[in-house]
Amino acid sequence: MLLLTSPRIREHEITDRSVYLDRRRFLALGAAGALAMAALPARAAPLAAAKSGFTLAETLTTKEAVTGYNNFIELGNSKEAPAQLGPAYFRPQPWSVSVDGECAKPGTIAFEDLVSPHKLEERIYRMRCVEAWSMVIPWIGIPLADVIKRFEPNSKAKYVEFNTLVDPERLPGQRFSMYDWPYVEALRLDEAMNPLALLAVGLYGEELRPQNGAPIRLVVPWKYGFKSVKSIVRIRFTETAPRTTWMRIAPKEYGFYANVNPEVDHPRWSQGSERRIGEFLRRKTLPFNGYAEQVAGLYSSLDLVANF
Ligand SMILES: Nc1nc2c(c(=O)[nH]1)N[C@H]1C(S)=C(S)[C@@H](COP(=O)(O)O)O[C@H]1N2
Ligand SMILES: [Mo]
Repeated sequence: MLLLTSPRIREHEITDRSVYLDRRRFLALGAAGALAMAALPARAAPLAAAKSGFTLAETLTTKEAVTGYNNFIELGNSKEAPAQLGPAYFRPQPWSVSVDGECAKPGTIAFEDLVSPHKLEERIYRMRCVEAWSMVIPWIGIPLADVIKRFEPNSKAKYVEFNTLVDPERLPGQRFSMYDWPYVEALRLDEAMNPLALLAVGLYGEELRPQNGAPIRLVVPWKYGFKSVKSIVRIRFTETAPRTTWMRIAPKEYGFYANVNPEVDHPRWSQGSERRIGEFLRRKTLPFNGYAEQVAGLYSSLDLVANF
């Protein structure tokens, strides 16, 4: 497919070459993996959701691109690896999420019990990766704020941290890489309570596939994509700012806020424009990815200087 081979998008540009994992290396893991890969399920289970007011008058990125061109380093460092390896290795059931830290109702909750009290809604959001490409994705999910309220964060809780599963059997990228797993991301609590912040469990009318962060992942559309942590197993409320994965890997390149900002370039990628996957002409990048009206009030000018 043209978009997957475009020279404008270099693979593994987000991470160091030394940790780059190719498909052949994964296949070397064993015949079981190769067999599983040959028997990829062709589609994901359907998931019904009510339409919502969160929509856009922009063309949706195709389902093929949304589910075939991914960043999920635990499933490999190319854009194609997560869609190839995810369905073969990553079974996201059974699943539970543990909640701890500064809250009145900590505990471990089964995925089904986490989601079922809420009404699923479809929300069409832009997604902007720091690598300067973007998509428009019809997510299905539940408002993060409604989930957070159930755990009753206390007055000390200023941040909320999310961790991805650690399981090198199911996320084979964790077997090779020198990173310190889990993948950690976090929001300030007031950011997390913003109505735009979503916990997604599906997209395009189907349950999330492994490559998109099954069974539950964060979606914060006004921030660069790396904040939208996949396959969440832990939610933790903290008083001080958590150290996130990308801040640990490359502190000079990634900061805590990571709000989409065309004025502040990443050291390796200019952020003034972007390539919408499926389009040829570049688009101008919008402040807060086009969501300034909803979220600019969360930030003082001081926060914005520390954007990256
Ligand atoms: N656990 C985990 N979450 C992750 C990533 C990752 O490598 N590991 N990549 C991030 C990046 S850089 C982006 S752009 C988005 C991509 O989401 P998508 O593949 O569903 O479009 O997921 C984010 N969440
Ligand atoms: Mo990204």
